[in-house]
Amino acid sequence: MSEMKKIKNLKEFSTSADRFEGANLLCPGCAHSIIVREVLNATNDDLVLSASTGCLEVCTAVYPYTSWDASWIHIGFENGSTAVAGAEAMYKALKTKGRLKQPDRNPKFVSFAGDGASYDIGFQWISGCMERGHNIMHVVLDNEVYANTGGQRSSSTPIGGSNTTTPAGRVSYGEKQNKKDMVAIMAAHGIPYSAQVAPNKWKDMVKKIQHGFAVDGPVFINAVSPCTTEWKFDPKDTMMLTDLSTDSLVFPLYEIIDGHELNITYRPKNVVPVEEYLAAQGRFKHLFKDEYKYLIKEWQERVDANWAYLNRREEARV
Ligand SMILES: Cc1ncc(C[n+]2csc(CCOP(=O)(O)OP(=O)(O)O)c2C)c(N)n1
Ligand code: SF4
Repeated sequence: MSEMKKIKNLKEFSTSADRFEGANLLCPGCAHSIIVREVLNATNDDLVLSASTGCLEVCTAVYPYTSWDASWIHIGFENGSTAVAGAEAMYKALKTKGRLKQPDRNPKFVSFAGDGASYDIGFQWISGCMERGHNIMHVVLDNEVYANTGGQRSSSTPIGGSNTTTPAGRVSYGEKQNKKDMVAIMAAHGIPYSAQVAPNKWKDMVKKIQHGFAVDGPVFINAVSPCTTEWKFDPKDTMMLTDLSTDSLVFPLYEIIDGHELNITYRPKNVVPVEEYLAAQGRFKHLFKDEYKYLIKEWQERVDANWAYLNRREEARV
């Protein structure tokens, strides 16, 4: 087992050796790059990475340049998880046959993908990786939209959001479905570890990523990734938006161990009303018109009910 990286403070964490360089073409204020840096900086281990097609991939590997200073695969929109699972299976086979020159290096296998690539198009591939028990980590950069192709809704898009395929207007308040509970679905595979993380809570993120790397078997991580372009907020406000998402409990932080044992890992001292989270984003601005205000109340009720459910599950220890 490789040694866990010790991280003293934020300064050291944010300046430790970069395997994801600062230079890229992501929009100013895009949270994708912050999340990736946090995941990679949580470990000193060797890494085999993939990025499914989406903003992260197209903005960090514009030939002949790359932002990745680690083994990195781009293979397709839907199958980044199976690409690293294949590499992991090959590594295991070579190790068993005694054909590795450095058998104790213990590399980590991580696939990064958007919610479109994970909740929808790569769903069955990820499910297969989880079910087969590959020693990989799948990280979703959850910006709740297909950002790279112009902002179409995905099954992660929350109700009431205005997008290019579910626009708000005279006849519609935007997205009609509730966001898919992907963490619960992945945990239902009985995998050793699944969790929600947010880039503003970096210590919580590091703890979860390190735990994920330490367990033997598949790990699923869902990271909230505010998108300045599609959520429609000022690029300087990315972390403020992330704070609003965790402190309103719209995006609660928790983990699920062995598919069932749920722990809440962040309890905001002052819970922010959901209305503040919605008001900070252009994609929800129509909800503040008189005819749609009832949806804000429904939003709050849904978030409250989910928080109560998470608390009940934690308490039940089942
Ligand atoms: C099989 C397939 N379908 C569609 C596309 C077109 N495509 C490229 S990126 C993208 C959207 C990516 O969305 P998401 O995974 O949510 O990542 P984001 O860009 O939001 O980070 C789509 C639809 C593709 N490359 N391959
Ligand atoms: S469109 Fe959104 S996800 Fe894509 S680079 Fe810009 S901020 Fe990031």
